[in-house]
Amino acid sequence: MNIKKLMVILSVPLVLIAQTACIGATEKPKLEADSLPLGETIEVNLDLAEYKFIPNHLEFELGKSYNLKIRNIGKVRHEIGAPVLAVSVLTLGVEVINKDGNTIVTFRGKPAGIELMPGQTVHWRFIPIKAQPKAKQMTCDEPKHLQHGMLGTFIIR
Ligand SMILES: [Cu+2]
Repeated sequence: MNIKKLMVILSVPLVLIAQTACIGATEKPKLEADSLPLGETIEVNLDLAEYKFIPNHLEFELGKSYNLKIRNIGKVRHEIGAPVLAVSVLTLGVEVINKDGNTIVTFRGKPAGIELMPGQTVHWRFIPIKAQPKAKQMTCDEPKHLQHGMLGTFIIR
């Protein structure tokens, strides 16, 4: 075996070792909300229709990870307005999903109100960080919907 071939054979594992060491050295802990070690996500369904929230009461627990799947199953535009919920949770993301099931937009921040056209779905992923042991309201703020009884409650314990 000539010396050039030997060098090539020896250098391959060295390159691999060097790359592995590099990856290990540059890996930093991620601190973004998306990468928090959350454990299992609990899916909660909330449907909006004329003129009600289904179910009309939701319960969450502090520190658990939730995906609140909100669907407008009605024939007109509806809204979930829950400003107290918005400030009592750490929102990881709000995804708007089209009729084909594809995410069309994701945003971060506190969604005090979310409007949905008929057939639309929103996934609101959050972790409750503030207890709300007394029932707080969530309402539909479309004109006259609240007067028609479109009102629900939630607690965080
Ligand atoms: Cu409504």
